[in-house]
Amino acid sequence: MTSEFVRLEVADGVGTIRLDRPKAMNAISIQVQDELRDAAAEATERADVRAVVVWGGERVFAAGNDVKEMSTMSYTDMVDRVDALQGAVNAVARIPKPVVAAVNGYALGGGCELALAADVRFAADNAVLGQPEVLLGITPGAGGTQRLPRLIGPSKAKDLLFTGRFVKADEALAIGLVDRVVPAADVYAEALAWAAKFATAAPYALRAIKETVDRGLEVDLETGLSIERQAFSGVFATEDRTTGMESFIENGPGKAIFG
Ligand code: CO8
Repeated sequence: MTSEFVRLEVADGVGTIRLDRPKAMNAISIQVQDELRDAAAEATERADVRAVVVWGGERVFAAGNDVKEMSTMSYTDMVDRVDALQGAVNAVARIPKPVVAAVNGYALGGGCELALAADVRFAADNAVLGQPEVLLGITPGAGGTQRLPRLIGPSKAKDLLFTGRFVKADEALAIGLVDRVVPAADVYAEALAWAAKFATAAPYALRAIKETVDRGLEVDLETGLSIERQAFSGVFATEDRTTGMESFIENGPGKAIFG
């Protein structure tokens, strides 16, 4: 497996999916898409990864799909590629563990869509987000037309998608596109600290909560509540439940260490 531009770095229960293609502002070429999908699969499979940070380094998160590469692709090229292209970002969205995007600098187009695939987004005060695809005469292709309106509402999403305008960190926070804004030098450390909370947290309960929230957002309330009932019953079969409740009774709340 090649991993020239995307690697999974694991320490203390947290996996960092690190984009590292600085000469092209971390542009998400076909190779980057494939490496991203592989890193997400590794983060999903590894038991020593309990939470994930997605980070592009101190200068840029990702300036979108690789426009130079895309400019040579025909309609049929894209028909052949589009599942894998979107699948790379979907693979991050489907990591069954808490995922935080740490955004320094630009998160544009596919870069913004990658941030949208995380559960929460922390932005540096120098972050700039946006979906400028329309300015290239194309649409978003990795969830921007779907995850963005679900996150910030259809009107705000359409404003960003129709105009392609860039949003600075303070506006991104105000419209709910990011969850926290911190000094640029601190954003990765803040994201790591958030993810580290889950290094000894209940993995099966977290997995069930994430799946229930994400699936619940796609269905009507009754179906969502039914999914919740199944999840709730299901966790009673897990070691997490035994560990958590025994620890509460013996030591009080919030002290359980989950294996
Ligand atoms: N693709 C390829 N190369 C890029 C990209 C990109 N998206 N962004 C920047 N680069 C390259 C530049 O061409 C330049 O290369 P070189 O030094 O060889 O000329 C280098 O990175 C530095 O860029 P700039 O000189 O432009 O740096 P600036 O600081 O002046 O500007 C910007 C930075 C604002 C980020 C500017 O480069 C820009 O607007 N980039 C394009 C942003 C964009 O339109 N993104 C959307 C792309 S379309 C898309 O993402 C569709 C999503 C489909 C799904 C994705 C699935 C993963």
